[in-house]
Amino acid sequence: MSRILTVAAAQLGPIQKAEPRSVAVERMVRLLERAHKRGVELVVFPELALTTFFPRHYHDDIAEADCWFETTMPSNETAPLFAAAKRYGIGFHLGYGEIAHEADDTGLVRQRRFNTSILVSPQGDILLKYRKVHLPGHAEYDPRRNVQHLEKRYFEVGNLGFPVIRAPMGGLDGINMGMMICNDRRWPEAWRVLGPQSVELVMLGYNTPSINQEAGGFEAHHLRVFHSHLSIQAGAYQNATFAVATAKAGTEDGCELFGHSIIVNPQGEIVAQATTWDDELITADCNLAQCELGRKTIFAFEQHRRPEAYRRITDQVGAVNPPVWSARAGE
Ligand code: CDV
Repeated sequence: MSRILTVAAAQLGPIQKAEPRSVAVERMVRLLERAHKRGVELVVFPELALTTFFPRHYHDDIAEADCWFETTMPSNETAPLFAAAKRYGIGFHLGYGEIAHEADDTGLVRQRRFNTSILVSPQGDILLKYRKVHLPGHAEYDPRRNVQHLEKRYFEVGNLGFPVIRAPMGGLDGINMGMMICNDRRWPEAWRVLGPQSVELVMLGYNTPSINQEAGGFEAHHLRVFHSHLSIQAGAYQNATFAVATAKAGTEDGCELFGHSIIVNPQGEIVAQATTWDDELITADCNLAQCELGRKTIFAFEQHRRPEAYRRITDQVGAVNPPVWSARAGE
């Protein structure tokens, strides 16, 4: 039996450093309006969707970066987004910088900063929150780089795991929905934590520069989009799930973000793809019943997974060298 949800990736063109949140929110409201006209039931906005990708900007005093973060959600500035979603009966996914006042591992309540995304129901309820686990970049100013990537300076590692929630969306009683953020998509571990929770739809936003700024070696430009799509298509296929991957695109503060937002089905096929570097809505009718084929056959986890052989994945972080073969060892 078909279970169809109409989804959209609402790609955003660049948001410049000087642009206030109200401008970004206004653009997102327009995208929601367009989504409504196309019969969309769930819209996915990018990572850090309310501002420029601020981790490229260095603040000596970290407190100065607080201006990029939200302390409440919704806030006065984001309320129009929640109101529009309610008006149109659309659920949405939003990425933003979050300041939380909560206990850390030692029990100390303090101000904490996360790279966060939320899933919001058409009624305005926050159904699920996720905090980015894989933070790329560096914590200190790096003079070798043309563009900084200071996620390790501004964010703590997410402390919510990779959660999945079953909730009504659109005309469906229950859909298993999960999230990851940008760099997470390159890690099979992130997908594999969502898969065994029977995820049917993974939402993810990203800000990925067209050029590798790591100064660690040459990476051909055309491979940047390929690696992003490869990771998302493989993750969706290997976990029998749909994925909606939404980019920020275009030249932001002089730095080019490659866009190429996609919607992927559980066979790993791209079913919709953005073709501009602007605000752009791409949509797909996702029949969630398509998740069952993979789940019942090649990726029937309960029959085929062998966790006892995977222990190295959780016991070890970096790579070790293998034992060196020697002719004498076998004697
Ligand atoms: N925002 C990101 O996480 N961006 C990284 C870049 C820096 C490689 C990404 O994986 O796309």
